[in-house]
Amino acid sequence: MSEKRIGVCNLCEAICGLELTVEGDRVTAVRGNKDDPLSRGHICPKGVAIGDIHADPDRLRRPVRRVGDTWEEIGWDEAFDLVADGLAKAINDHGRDALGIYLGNPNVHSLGSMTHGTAMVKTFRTRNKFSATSVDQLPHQLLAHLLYGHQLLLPIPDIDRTSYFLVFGANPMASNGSLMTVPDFPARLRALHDRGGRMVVLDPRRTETARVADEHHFVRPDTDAWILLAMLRTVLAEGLATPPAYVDGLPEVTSAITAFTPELAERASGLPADEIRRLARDFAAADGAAAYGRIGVSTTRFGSVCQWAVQLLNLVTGNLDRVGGAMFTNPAIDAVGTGLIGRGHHDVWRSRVRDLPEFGGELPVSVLAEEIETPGDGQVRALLTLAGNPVLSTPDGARLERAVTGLDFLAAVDIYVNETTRHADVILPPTTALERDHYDLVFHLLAVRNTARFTPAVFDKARDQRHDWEIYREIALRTASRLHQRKPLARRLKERARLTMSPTFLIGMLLRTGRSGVTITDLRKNPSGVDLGPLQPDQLPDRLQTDDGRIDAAVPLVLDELPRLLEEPLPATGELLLIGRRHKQDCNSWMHNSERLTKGRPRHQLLMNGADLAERGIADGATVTVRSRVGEVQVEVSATDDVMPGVVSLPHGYGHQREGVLMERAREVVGVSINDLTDPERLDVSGNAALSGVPVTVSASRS
Ligand SMILES: Nc1nc2c(c(=O)[nH]1)N[C@H]1C(S)=C(S)[C@@H](COP(=O)(O)OP(=O)(O)OC[C@H]3O[C@@H](n4cnc5c(=O)[nH]c(N)nc54)[C@H](O)[C@@H]3O)O[C@H]1N2
Ligand SMILES: Nc1nc2c(c(=O)[nH]1)N[C@H]1C(S)=C(S)[C@@H](COP(=O)(O)OP(=O)(O)OC[C@H]3O[C@@H](n4cnc5c(=O)[nH]c(N)nc54)[C@H](O)[C@@H]3O)O[C@H]1N2
Ligand code: SF4
Ligand SMILES: [Mo]
Repeated sequence: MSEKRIGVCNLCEAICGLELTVEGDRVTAVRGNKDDPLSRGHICPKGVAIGDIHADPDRLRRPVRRVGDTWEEIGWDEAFDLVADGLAKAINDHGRDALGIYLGNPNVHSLGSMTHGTAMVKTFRTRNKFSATSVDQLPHQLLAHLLYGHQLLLPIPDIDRTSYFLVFGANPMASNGSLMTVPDFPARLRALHDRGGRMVVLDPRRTETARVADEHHFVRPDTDAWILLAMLRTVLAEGLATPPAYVDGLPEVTSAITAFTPELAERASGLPADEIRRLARDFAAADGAAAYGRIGVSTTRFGSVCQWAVQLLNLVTGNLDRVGGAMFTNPAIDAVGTGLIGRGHHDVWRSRVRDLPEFGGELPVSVLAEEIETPGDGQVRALLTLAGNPVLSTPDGARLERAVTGLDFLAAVDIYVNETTRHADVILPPTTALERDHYDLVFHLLAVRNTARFTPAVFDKARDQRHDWEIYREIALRTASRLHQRKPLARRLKERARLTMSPTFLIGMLLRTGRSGVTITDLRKNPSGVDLGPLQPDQLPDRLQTDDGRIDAAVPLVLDELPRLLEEPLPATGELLLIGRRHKQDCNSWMHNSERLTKGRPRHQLLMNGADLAERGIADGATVTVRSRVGEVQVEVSATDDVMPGVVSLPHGYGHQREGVLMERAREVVGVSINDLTDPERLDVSGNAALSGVPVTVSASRS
């Protein structure tokens, strides 16, 4: 007997509503939920594959401990004790910074991780906390903190009403949007075109998004900072600025960027100076325009300058907080306004070895390997990875992999034995998306429309499964009880109370304190979601969380970067720069165990311009050796005009053919890890890894 159930996809930031057909414990069909007010029926190949995770025989359902080279299933009680023993020993023997923690991407896609994972991590009070943030959106958070006073007070492009969408380094046709929850990007783009709007894309690759843009411009990787500053300069110098009254510091900005002419930007980026001027004028003249820069510019050496300039372009042209511009959301649970997520802080402490500043309590993950390898006080001795795979996801993953094998203890909360967790002593697997209740605390905050939705678990969990929040609660409480240095009783009780309430109970409470009037009962009655309408303009300056309630555009951290940028040698001809890419059917470093996502044409190849191949006498389809400062890989090359000359592209999240990875299909997926080439020394001032624009050489491999 089959039944229809409403579910939600948590595999990317688009948070699509799903309509599942289930038979017993099996998903037999998945469709987009047409009644969902945000996703309106949209679904992509990964959403269709969500049942594959549920059914995957390789997915861990019970805890495992390592015995030599094999894994042994153990009971939960024993597993929790083992983890608590391992973590407490490191802390008791070497101090609390001896515990390192890496939080991976899926944490933000799980309610239980958001409520209890963060609470657990806080109880450890280690300075060695890392996450995917510093290989992704750290510049966005830092600039939101510095300009608007809160790390997640992020303006979202009003895609449904804008008339000019200016995109730097994002490929929403494949990624489905990021820091812009925009399910059904293709339909929203068609609507933009139908009302006469334009989309302009700057990208070193002619991507799926570039193909459907009104204009696509090739830019050399790692040079957007010059272009953005030149655009800003043009707007300010030509009197096109119409900044709001609550902005300070524009005279300082104007003088700080005088040297960044369009001509200089042309020499750096390859984009003609006149085009840069025209883009700036078009942007300023548009009736509702939104500039947007995503991971392609965040993960460059000047990612923070780029994100600052993107914000300023919107701001000085009067497009911030305006219909059709970049706008603030009003979610039913406002994690920003209520302080549920902190405002962020910068440089309160620094990393031990390289002396790099923390942001929001996290250190750049690019320092993780050296913090494990370097002896001394504060050395990381035990590591806990939570829904992460840093061996494939962070720069010089090969070195990190060697480093983790030298740890005293490695524990993971993960559903697979992946390239990182294969080195763990214990793995604790939580339930997955279809087995747990969901309310999105993060992505409603970043969505192009205000909606709210609560999705009860599609399947009951089995008796011997645990939710992630239950796992986090147990690890926190059992570790705390083993510490020699006990915390004050009041603090222990507070932590215990916080960890004991279920996420669903917390959501009910948080909704009651919100201003939307939406209750958990309303959401249970409307499982497809409740529409709260389009984004609202004119919320500034009231929503600002800066100390003086104003925006200071002259951010010292950014202005101090400008002389360094000016001194940068311009790119040499003949140099090859490596960039990444995402495919519709890929999901960061996992999901390659799904047959329906991996069959068909392989996608792992190095893309390279035909002219660059010819120059090196390499044939299309040959196996090549790609070398960077840190490593080398051998991979098949594919000739294409879609990448500009001087650029090569590899997707990230590949490289599964390693001993002991317990994902049968994934291990057969050909491809190498791009992060065996990326360099932990290449960093933005925020500490974000500069994964894009890595200098490499490519040569024919000897067979
Ligand atoms: N060169 C290069 N590197 C990149 C990027 C790039 O563009 N180029 N992108 C970066 C970005 S943006 C990100 S976000 C990171 C992502 O990198 P990571 O943070 O390492 O995250 P994932 O690769 O998504 O790996 C997620 C892990 O969580 C597990 N998992 C899945 N669902 C659950 C769950 O519900 N609970 C638990 N406990 N575990 C689960 C999976 O088995 C998998 O092992 O990679 C970054 N690395
Ligand atoms: N299918 C799929 N969807 C995903 C993910 C996935 O793995 N697969 N991951 C999710 C995650 S964690 C994230 S963070 C988002 C990311 O979402 P997006 O930011 O849209 O990510 P990408 O598709 O990697 O797009 C980055 C673009 O930047 C370009 N680029 C690289 N270097 C430069 C540069 O120097 N300048 C400019 N202008 N462009 C550059 C690349 O060619 C690429 O087209 O996607 C999410 N959605
Ligand atoms: S776009 Fe695809 S992966 Fe993203 S939420 Fe929707 S169905 Fe899931
Ligand atoms: Mo990401």
